Amino acid sequence: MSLIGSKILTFGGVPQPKLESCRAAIIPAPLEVTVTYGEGAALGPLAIMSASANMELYDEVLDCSPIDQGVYTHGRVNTSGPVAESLERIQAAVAAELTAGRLPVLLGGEHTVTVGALRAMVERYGTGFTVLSLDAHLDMREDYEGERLSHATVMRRALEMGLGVRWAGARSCSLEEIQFLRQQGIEPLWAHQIHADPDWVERALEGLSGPVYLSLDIDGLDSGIMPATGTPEPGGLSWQQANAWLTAVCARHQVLGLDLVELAPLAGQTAWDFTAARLLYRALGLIFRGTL
Ligand SMILES: [Mn+2]
Repeated sequence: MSLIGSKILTFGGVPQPKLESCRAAIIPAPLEVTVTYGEGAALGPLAIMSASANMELYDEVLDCSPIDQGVYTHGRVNTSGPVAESLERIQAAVAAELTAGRLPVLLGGEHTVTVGALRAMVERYGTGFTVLSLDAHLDMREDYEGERLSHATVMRRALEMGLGVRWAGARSCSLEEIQFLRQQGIEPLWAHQIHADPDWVERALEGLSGPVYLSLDIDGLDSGIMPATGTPEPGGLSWQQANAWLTAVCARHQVLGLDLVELAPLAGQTAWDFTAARLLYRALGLIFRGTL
């Protein structure tokens, strides 16, 4: 459990609600093993929790306080030792929330944690949902530096599970990744296309039906508003674009689960932690509204 003094650090800084009365549960998973460049993703969950305790819980856009729907904060998953074992523990933690009928909200840590969540999702729901990935990267490598379970291979593993994947904010991949995707008949919507098309949200969700899993890699946001991540990329989504996409997704699709990953806090720079906390809180509010 994350602690400040003797107090439990909960999302929003509220007294820990009764688990049974909650609609969502935060699962911190500070995994950091395969990060490529900048380090610090292990500190992401704590930074988001700390920032969330200082944000206003009334959401001026949604005109409500989403926290009132009940958001429980679990102790962090043990992410020491082999990645495969950490993913098993993450899968079990997510599965427990799905069984209880709560929305699992996984907090990374590196993007690899998503694999554990998706395994739990497939176990419960089969493959009848689509993964929506806010991300600068396609994460479509077969392996990365010999490792199949890596932040750079997450969506390849999702495809292998039989899941559909769509991206928002994609702007970085290898030639092999895009060639592989095209062989599958998949053409991602690139960030530069988003910036050139006022109707991009429609394009991003065109033909999509059924429930979704939301994977929010914080580097999907532009590096100008989100430099606190291991591989910051220029040309990403603005705060407003990310919100427009989330709003449409949550209005049209049932969200079965979500994660927020890859925040690597910069010492003394709380703005980015705050941005991540507010993005997560906005997503929760939109999901609650969508399923009321
Ligand atoms: Mn990424």
